[in-house]
Amino acid sequence: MASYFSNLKNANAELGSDATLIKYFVLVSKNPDVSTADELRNLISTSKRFAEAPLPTKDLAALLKVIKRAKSYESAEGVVATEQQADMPATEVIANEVTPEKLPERPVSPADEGLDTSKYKTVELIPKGIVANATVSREADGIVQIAWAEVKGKAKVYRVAASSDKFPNNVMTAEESWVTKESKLSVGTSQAFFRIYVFDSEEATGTLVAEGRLMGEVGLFELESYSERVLMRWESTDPSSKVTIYKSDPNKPLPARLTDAKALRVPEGAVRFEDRDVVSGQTFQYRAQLEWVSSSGLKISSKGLTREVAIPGDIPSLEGFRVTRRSAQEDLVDIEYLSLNGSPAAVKVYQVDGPPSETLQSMRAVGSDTFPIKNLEQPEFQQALGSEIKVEAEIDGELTRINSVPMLAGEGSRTYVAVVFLGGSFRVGAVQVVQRVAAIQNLELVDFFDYQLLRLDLPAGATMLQVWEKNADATWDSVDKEVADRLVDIEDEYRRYGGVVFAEPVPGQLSDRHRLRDKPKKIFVRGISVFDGIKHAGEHAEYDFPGRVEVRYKRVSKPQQEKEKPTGFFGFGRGKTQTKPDTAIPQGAGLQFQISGAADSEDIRLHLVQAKTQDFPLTKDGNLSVDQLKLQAGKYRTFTDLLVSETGSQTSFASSEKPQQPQTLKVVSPQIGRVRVTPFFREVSGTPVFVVDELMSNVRPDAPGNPSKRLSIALVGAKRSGKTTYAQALLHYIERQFTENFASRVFPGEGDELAKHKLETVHNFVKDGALPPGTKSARLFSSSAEAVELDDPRRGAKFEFEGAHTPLGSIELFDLAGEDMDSVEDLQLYAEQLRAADLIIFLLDPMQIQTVETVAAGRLAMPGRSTDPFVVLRNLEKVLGPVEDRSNKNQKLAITISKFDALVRAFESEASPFKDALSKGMAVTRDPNAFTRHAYNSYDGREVDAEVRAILKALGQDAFSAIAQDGSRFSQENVKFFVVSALGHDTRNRANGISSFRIGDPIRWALQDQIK
Ligand SMILES: Nc1nc2c(ncn2[C@@H]2O[C@H](COP(=O)(O)OP(=O)(O)OP(=O)(O)O)[C@@H](O)[C@H]2O)c(=O)[nH]1
Ligand SMILES: [Mg+2]
Repeated sequence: MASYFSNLKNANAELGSDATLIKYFVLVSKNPDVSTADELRNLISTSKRFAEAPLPTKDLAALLKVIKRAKSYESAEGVVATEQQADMPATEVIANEVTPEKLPERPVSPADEGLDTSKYKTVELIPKGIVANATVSREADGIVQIAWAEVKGKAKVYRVAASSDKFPNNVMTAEESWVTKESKLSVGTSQAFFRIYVFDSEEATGTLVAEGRLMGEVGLFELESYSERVLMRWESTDPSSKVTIYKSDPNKPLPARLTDAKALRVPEGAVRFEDRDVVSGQTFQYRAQLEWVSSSGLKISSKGLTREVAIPGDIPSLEGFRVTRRSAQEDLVDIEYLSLNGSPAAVKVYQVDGPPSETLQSMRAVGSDTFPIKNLEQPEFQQALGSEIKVEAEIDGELTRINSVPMLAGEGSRTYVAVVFLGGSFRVGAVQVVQRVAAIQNLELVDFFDYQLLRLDLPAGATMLQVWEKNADATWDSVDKEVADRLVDIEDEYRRYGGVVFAEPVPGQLSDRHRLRDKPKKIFVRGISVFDGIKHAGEHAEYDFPGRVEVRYKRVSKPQQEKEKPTGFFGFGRGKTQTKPDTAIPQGAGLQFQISGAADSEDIRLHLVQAKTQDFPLTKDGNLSVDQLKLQAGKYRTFTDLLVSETGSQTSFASSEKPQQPQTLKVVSPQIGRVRVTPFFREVSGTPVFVVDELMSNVRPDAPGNPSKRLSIALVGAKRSGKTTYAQALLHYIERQFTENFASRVFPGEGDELAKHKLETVHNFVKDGALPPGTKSARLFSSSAEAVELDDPRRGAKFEFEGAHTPLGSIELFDLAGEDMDSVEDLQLYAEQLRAADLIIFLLDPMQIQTVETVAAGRLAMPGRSTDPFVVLRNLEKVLGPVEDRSNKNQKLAITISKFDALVRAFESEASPFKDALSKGMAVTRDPNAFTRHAYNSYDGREVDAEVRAILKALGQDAFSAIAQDGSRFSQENVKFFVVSALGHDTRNRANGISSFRIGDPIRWALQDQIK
């Protein structure tokens, strides 16, 4: 019959061998009536042995299960076995007092078959020989492994006696014991101290041969370091072992073999200690480990916990840290700082690429000023500091110098960081930045008359440009380098306009800028970068602005009678029926001229060209013969009439001031065609001559604010005509100029992912010239009824405007795929969008016109031919259907020459038959809308329209004009011609940003509806 004790053990083994329960089995086995949770809790809490360690709930539950199972064995046997008298008080049960008569029969692994445990009980009290060390360890599964040296001789039996808190003195007083023939044992037990006795035979007296124990560990070892002491505290899981604390030599790790000499004298049983044998700036390693000496004298130690501390001190501050670049040409710096004489602290200087990182900035910040040295191993710190400068420092009196330090290769700035180290800590002593700002190259001034744009290769490393505008004879030496006339923020201003802009500010805006006028100037520019108030400048560049001759003209009616009101500039009398062309010279009227310019003394010669028709007389072909008009510059400082007098069929102009040799211009009839005044020479003494129509600048503003206006815009045009580029440039312009002029803001429409994406990519487009890829064909998406995917070209991007003066509330932009323009079927995919559009911007790529291609060959990058633009326009017409059937009666068509910058360059080519066609001052060479609050300048619009039609005609593309005039295909008033340049220059130097030209004109025109 198995005892209750062994039943408990068997039940435990069956239920999964919970080693922590075993220690209760002796107690429980003596109290076989205990079967409920309360009884069990009561039993254990009243036992002396467990008085200090109440049974944890989970163990309680597990123990109850084991009891239940053990009892089930008993009931199966039909007998209740009790090892003890029922009257034995439970409280007296302590483990080493009473041992069950029978020993556990089923340990985990001993080969005990056939061994009667009761025959191996008696042992010698004093060991006979050397007691060896048994190795004891607890495996991950909780099983304890005990192994000892085999005792030689014939068949031996070992008895392993175990107790929880000290070595058992004999087998009988052990809390548990096992017999085995092997020299090892695996048991599930909670005991820690093991003694192994060997028996030569049954009933012999056993001899102690080995002992061993399970070691606990140091569970916690905390150190706090102060400038003169280190406080430490530890906890051990093993009260029977001694905690020993070792300390390394200063600034060294602990040796692999720890000797007593390295141990601190910590009083027995202490759990804290204060070590005062330390000095600021030193580092130490401490280790706390458990040690126990076996009866054989062998020392067993636990792994222990090792900690490192640095003894802090006040890290001195570093003064006078200066890093100076040898010269703008040399990539060497000289470093100096005030020596830290008498301080144990050390200084190291680091060099890192670029401006100070955010990490470095926060390392400098007050409040986080010292860091443990081991932080330097972290990549974040390493990146912030860069590499240590290895050039040797020289102490020179008060100063420490590190001379001729090579700068890290490459462009841009370098950050130098002086780090002060003391006592295992460091702090960032000082930071200096040496900005390597590149020299400015390739200056070019583009003069749009209404404003100028100074474009240059943005110097690497610069964040700002300093600009000085001085008299033509000024030299760099005479310039006050401290105070620039203008400071241009590259991100904010240069990128916004694509250059340093010389323009009058929009009314109401504070700005120190203005446009350049007739006087020659010398402009100095250099890139700078400022860090910590210190300015780093690159080499400057100079630009000679030659000034310009400005000839302004305006048409006036000849005052027939003294009293006649000087109303209505010709062609602008409101409410009058216009029988004569807008810009013809009226009978009995004249032109007024005003001249200002650097070349005062020279006569200015002008051409007067008159067209036979309403067309703008772009070239001489087909126009009336012209004469020259010689004007003495000095005489026309204010507007002066040149009267038209008619002699028969001839009209002559004469100055009312009667110049010595009045010039006569023969005009066949004043009634016909437009007049164009062009300079006879493009330049007078190297100064460009602008002949400008004064009216354009003085036109009344149209289109007041209208936040409810919604505009749906479709971009149409052959492949590679520039639609997507235009869309991007337009967004940039809207976001950073247009809205600014109207004190408003633009946002992507609510939940409009495409709009959001477009606004996000605009930045890169402007900065790096990153162009979106060719637009995908709608055919790829046509299976889905609705444009859901972001790159479906039928999907519109909606932008919303906010602001009291905004001339519109929202724009929806459709960027069509050029690929889909070739056939009506494909274009039909966009029928819905096209019919609903308020404005169709038809982009006509001049580079795709044969004539232009020929003259520009070799000079400009050609996009490669695609569909004839006229075919595209006809396809569009078919998709829109007959005019009378169109639902959107106000739909406008802006026929727009794209890439106008390229066209101008092509025209300027020596080989070009249109070399003189575009004279300075023509509407298409100006951009009066850029810096105004006028939504639209209708006079300018009309001029551009006429000039563009003349250009197209010259290029053999007269068919476009015909479409506009026909009326049956597009209603006449709703078609207008435009020019636009999205990039402002060819694509070679994109990194310098874009400078769009007349980019918003079609939209401004579409807004004009408001005032009707
Ligand atoms: N010089 C100059 N080139 C331009 C301008 N706008 C666009 N381009 C060039 O024209 C090419 C075509 O531009 P895209 O905007 O992709 O043309 P697209 O009409 O959208 O083409 P698809 O999407 O294929 O229909 C690009 O290589 C641009 O660099 C401009 O204002 N000036
Ligand atoms: Mg595209």
